[in-house]
Amino acid sequence: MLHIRGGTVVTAERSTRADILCDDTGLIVQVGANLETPAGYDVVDAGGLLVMPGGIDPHTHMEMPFMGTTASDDFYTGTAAGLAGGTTSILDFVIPGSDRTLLESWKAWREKARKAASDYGFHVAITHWNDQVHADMGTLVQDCGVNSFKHFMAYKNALMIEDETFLHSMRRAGELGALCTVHAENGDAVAYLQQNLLEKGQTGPEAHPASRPPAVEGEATQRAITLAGLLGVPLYVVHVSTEEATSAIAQARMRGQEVYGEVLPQHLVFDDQVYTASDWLKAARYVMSPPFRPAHHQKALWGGLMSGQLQTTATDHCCFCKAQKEAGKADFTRIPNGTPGIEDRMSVLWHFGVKSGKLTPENFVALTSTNTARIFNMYPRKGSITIGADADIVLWDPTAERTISAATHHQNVDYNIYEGMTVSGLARKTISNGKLVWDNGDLKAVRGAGRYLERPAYKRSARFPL
Ligand code: DUC
Ligand code: ZN
Ligand code: ZN
Ligand code: ZN
Repeated sequence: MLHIRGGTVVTAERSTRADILCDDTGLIVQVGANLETPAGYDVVDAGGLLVMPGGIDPHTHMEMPFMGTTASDDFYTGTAAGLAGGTTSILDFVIPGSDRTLLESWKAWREKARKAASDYGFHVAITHWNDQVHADMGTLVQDCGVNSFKHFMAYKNALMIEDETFLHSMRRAGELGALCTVHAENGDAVAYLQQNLLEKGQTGPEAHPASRPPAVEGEATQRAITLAGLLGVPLYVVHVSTEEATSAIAQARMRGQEVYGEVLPQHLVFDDQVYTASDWLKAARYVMSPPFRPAHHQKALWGGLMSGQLQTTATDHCCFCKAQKEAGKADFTRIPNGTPGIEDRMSVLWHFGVKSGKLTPENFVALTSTNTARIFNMYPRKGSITIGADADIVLWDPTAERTISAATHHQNVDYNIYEGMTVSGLARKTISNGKLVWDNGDLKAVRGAGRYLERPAYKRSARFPL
């Protein structure tokens, strides 16, 4: 039982001096000024610190089987790294195999995730359509606590769906009160351009961004919005990385269409120059999709976050070690796509967003936690500091500096894309379900302590909540 004393509580709405009491069931039981320490409570000194809802990363891929290999952070190492960076919940993706039903796949992911150190929930990917999928979507929403589904418009001959499948799934999700999420890149165009580049002898990482130019994302984002609009269902676009996609989302919202957009901090700080590194491996580390863009796209993403037209930040945390990246040495299309980053999301957004004056601390809380909790129907249990909420709390030092390095990170991967970058703003202490699990550099993550987040279907109002 903890008494968090003397800090400034920051929520998405306001900042106030207040203490917090967390009981032994892992809930917040009191919030108020100058509280007495009840018997049996340990005092956590929050003097000089900001006390914020723990981060929620709505987009991770722990131990994901992908492109012939498996992501190296598992549900334990990945969530533990998250706790060290102030993130106390993740939403990961169930990727159904061709040999298993959706429901069987969800069960397999539940098993894998039992070792998680923080709370976790699942989006379930829809990769084809038939009566079984229709039925399983119902079971997942009604009995399994899944309220969101994922659709890949890219990765042809693997995860990619046709528009017709997307429509079937969106209609079904709509009748169930679930939210459709989408990876929006035109997969046919990508496959065509990849082939073209390979035929011209362009086999290195620098061909990766050329095979997925901004227009490929812009077109797919617009198409997804159009399809969702035909059916009148809400849509959440993951990893928005371009001006074109930002603008399509903003325009849809201005027409009154319920569309949300997510941004990855790495797209805010890296541009396509990362692919020109003379060291093959150095460039290959940045091979993820969508790729890093010409720098001017960053302005659009910041504008979206600052204006509220883009609502969340995530990492798409998907670790492949150097040896795994080597699989694409002769052919860039075989480099496993993915970048690590769950441990650094909050610091990088604080440094480049709040410290630079683009975002307020309240915006930061909204973008790292509260908006995600609202959109995926976990609020106010998650994403808030209020009586009855889960005691998932980060004690944030707004000015302390940290130099990011693989030598000190907790992610199970042998490099860090932010290597050598000095950022200000860091998690001093992280509390997960009422337990102090990160204490000034000391990681006390407990294997299996994370709980599965059951997220009920949303009864959405005519006017969307964010
Ligand atoms: N993009 C990646 O870079 N990795 C995992 C899946 C994805 O869409
Ligand atoms: Zn139906
Ligand atoms: Zn994706
Ligand atoms: Zn992803």
